[in-house]
Amino acid sequence: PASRPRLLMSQAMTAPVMERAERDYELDPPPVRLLSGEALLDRCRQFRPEMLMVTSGTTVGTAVVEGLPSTVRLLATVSVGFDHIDRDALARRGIPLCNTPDVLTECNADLTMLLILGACRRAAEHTALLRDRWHEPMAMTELLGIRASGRTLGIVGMGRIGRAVARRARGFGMRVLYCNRRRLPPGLEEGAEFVADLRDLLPRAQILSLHAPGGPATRDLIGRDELALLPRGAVLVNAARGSLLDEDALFDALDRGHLFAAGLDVFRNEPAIDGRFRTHPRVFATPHVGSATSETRTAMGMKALDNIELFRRGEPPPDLVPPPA
Ligand code: 8YV
Repeated sequence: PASRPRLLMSQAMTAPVMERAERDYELDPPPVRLLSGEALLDRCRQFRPEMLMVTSGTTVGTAVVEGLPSTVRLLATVSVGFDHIDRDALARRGIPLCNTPDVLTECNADLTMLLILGACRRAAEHTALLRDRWHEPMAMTELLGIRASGRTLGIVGMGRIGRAVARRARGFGMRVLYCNRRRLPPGLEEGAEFVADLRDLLPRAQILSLHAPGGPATRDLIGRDELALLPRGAVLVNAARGSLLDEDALFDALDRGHLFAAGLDVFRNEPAIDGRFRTHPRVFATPHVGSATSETRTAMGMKALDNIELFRRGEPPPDLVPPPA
């Protein structure tokens, strides 16, 4: 029909999402990888979309928001996080924002467990050994990891994902502590113990896993002082946002042997990350793939389209991100 609204995506989604989008919208063929900055603005100015769909890889800063054509009525981010978006600038232009919570919770928690296990068990070093030099039996004392089950896990940020990690951790026989802006009602605590002050949680956390949102309020939440408070031999895991962690302080703690290992899916300045992450033996790292399963990436794209559809019908999209206070 002639009235199909124009939708611009900063990058292509999975096949089922693309099929639905092509059926219901006039679509500017999106690139496979990423459109951002001036290139994104150029496409927007030429195509004049009504709906704009981005991922967390596309920074939608002040200049991008201010440069958007007047046709844009809604911004949908295919992510739960929205720290890549200048919400003040969006609010000034009256453009609402929606995200895709819930559908990626379980996969992000699964990946967190992979990072915990990979870091504790030195999975990166073992894989490398098998590839390069496993031609003679290993020594009984070679490349020994530490036991993950039964350890004490500290969760920083007990939202949907933090709670899903707590549920899994209990299956591993872990004692779980959590720190959050406020204590959760007992029914939502997943058997974890609330510790009000991060400084009281850190000395008890043999494994520390970060699940707080990114943005200025949580920048460097874990820095030199916080790492020093962890017990010697602790493991640090981050599948949330790179901005939460002071990376230089992390490498110092690893090199001094204060930390046993780190399991990381997120970094500052992705994908141009600090080169040490690519080679450090005690870093078990993945390239920001917490939501990267067929099921979840399709569910995220579908959720974004659901929100866009409701918005077009004049109904409130369920996943509106409230404008900043
Ligand atoms: C995505 C994410 O990998 O949900 C988030 O906040 O960072 C991820 O799910 C991302 O949107 C793809 O770039």
